[in-house]
Amino acid sequence: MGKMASEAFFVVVVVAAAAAVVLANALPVRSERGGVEKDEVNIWPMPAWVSHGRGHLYMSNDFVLSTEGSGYGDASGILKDAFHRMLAVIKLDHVVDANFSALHDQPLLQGLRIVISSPKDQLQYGIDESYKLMVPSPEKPAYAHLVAPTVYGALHGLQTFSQLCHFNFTSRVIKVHMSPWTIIDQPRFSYRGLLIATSKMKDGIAVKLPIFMDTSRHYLPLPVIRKVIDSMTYAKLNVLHWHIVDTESFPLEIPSYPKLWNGAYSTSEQYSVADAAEIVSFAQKRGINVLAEIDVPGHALSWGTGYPSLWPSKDCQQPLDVSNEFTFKVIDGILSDFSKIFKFKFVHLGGDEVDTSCWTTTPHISKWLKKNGMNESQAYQYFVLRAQNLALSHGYEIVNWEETFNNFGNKLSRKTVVHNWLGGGVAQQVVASGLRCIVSNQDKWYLDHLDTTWQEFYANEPLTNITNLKQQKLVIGGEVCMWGERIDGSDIEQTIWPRAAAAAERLWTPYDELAKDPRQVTGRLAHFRCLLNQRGVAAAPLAGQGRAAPEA
Ligand code: CP6
Repeated sequence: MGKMASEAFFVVVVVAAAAAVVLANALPVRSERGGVEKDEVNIWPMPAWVSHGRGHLYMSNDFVLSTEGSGYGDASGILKDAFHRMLAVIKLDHVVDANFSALHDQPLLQGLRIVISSPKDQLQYGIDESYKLMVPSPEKPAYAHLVAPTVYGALHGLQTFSQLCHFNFTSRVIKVHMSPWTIIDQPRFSYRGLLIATSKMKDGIAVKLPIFMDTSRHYLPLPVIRKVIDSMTYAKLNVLHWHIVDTESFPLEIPSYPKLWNGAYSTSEQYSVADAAEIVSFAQKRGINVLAEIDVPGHALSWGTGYPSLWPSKDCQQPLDVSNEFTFKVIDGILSDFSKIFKFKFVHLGGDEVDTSCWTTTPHISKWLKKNGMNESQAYQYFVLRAQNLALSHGYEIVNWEETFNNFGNKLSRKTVVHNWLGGGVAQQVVASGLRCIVSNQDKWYLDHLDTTWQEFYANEPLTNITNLKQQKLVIGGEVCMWGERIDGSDIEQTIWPRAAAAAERLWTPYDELAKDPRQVTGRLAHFRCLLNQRGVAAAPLAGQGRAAPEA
C-alpha cells in the first residue's frame, strides 16, 4: 500500500473513532459488557462499539441488496456474492426449504443498502476493514444501512448483520431483535491468522472428493480448505497461513522445478498451480490473504525426492545442502513461481527447528564450511539470510519463525516479521529491536495441543509486557496454528473450532471491551459455536476441547 493510501486509512480510522465517541455520548442505550445484558448481544467477535434498542423487525422474504450511491462498482462480484452467501446462511438454505411464512402486519426489513467509498478491491495487508452498520427501529423499518471504506470492511459488516438475524424453526421467520442497532467496528490487529499444514505424515491414501473418508489422512482436499476459509470469515479472521510443504511431502506443483512434485504422497494428494491459484482467489473474495510457507533449511526433506542433490547425502537428508548453489536456485525458482500465485505482501520462509548436524558430518559440506570459515550456526544464518534476499528480490516481505531472531536477530532484513511460537515471550524483544512480530505461542495458540482450553486461547494477550505505544504497533497480530500431524479432513473443523474463535475475538475486539475473565463470555461463545454448527461447521462443544479426562 502506498503512503497516500495508508494516510487515508489513518484518517478514516480517526474519523470513525471520533464518530464513535460522539455517538457514545448521544445514544441512550449502550450495551453493558458485563452481567446479564452482555449475553443478549450475541455477536462474535464483539464489535468495537455497539448500541441497540428493544424492538423487533422481520426480514422480508425478498430481502434485497442495494448499492445506490456506492463508489464501488463490484465488477468482480465480491459484494454481490458475499451478500447471497450471507442470505444463504441466515436462511439456512442447506437445511431448510426457502419456504417462509407470510408475514402479516409485521415491521419488515426490505433490504440492506451498502455504501462503499473506495472503488478498488485489491486485497492486501493493512487495508481498512472498518464498517458501520445501522438497523432501523420497528417504527421506520425500510432498509438497514452498511457503510464502509472498502468492500472488505463491508464483508465484515455482512457477517455482523448475519449474526443479528435469528431464524425461528417453528414460525419459519427471520427476526432481527433488539432494533435499532448501531454498530461501529474495526479490528484491533490487522493480522488475524490461522495456520493449516498440508504435508504431514501419510497414513492412508487421499482422494480429492468433497466427501472424505478415513483414507484421506493429512493431505487436505480442496473442499476442506475452502470450508475452512468460509468458516474463518464467520470469526473475521483474515490470513490463511498455508504450511504447504514440509519434510513428509511436497504436494504443490512448482513449474520451475517440476520434480519437486515427486515428493507428494501420490498423484491424488497434489495441488496443481491452478488448484493453489483457485484457493487464493476463493480466499481473496472473502477478504482473506493466503500466506504461503516454504520452511527452510529444516523441514524440507521431501524436496530431495525429486532432486536428491538437495540432501547433504543419501543417508543424511536434512537440512537442505547449504554448500550447493543448486539449493538456492531451487528456492529462487519456487519463490518466482509463488510470486505468480500468492499475491500477499508476505511469504513465510520458516527457519525453525534446524538441526545442522548433517552439515558437519557430511564431508563435502564440512569441507565447504571450513573453506568459507563458517561454523554450523553461521551457516544456518547464511542460509536464512540468502533465502531472505531471494524473497526480497521477488518483491516479498518476509515472515520467519522466531529461532532466526533468537540466533541472529540483528542480521535479519528489516522487512522481517518474526513469528513467535516458543514459550519465552519473544515478542517483547522483537518489537524492542524494531522488528514486527506475529504471536502464536505454542502453549496458548497451538490448536494441535488438544489439552489447551478455549479459555486459555481467549486469555492469551499478544501485547503482554509491551507498554510502549510504538512497540505495540509492531505486533501486527497473531495466528492460531493447526499443525497437521494428528488431524486430517475428518476432524479439522472440530479441532479448529470453537477455540480459534476465542483467539479471533482477542485479535478483533478492542482491548478494553475484552472480557477480563473468559467465563463472562461463555454464553456468547456457546451461541457462536451453535451458529457454526447451524452453518454446517463441525465446531466442538466448548467443554469438548482441552478437557481433563473424566474421573475413572
Ligand atoms: N512443523 C514445523 C511443526 C512444528 C513447527 N514447525 C511444531 C513444533 C512443535 C509443536 C507443534 C508444531 N510440526 N514445520 C514449529 C514451528 Cl508442539
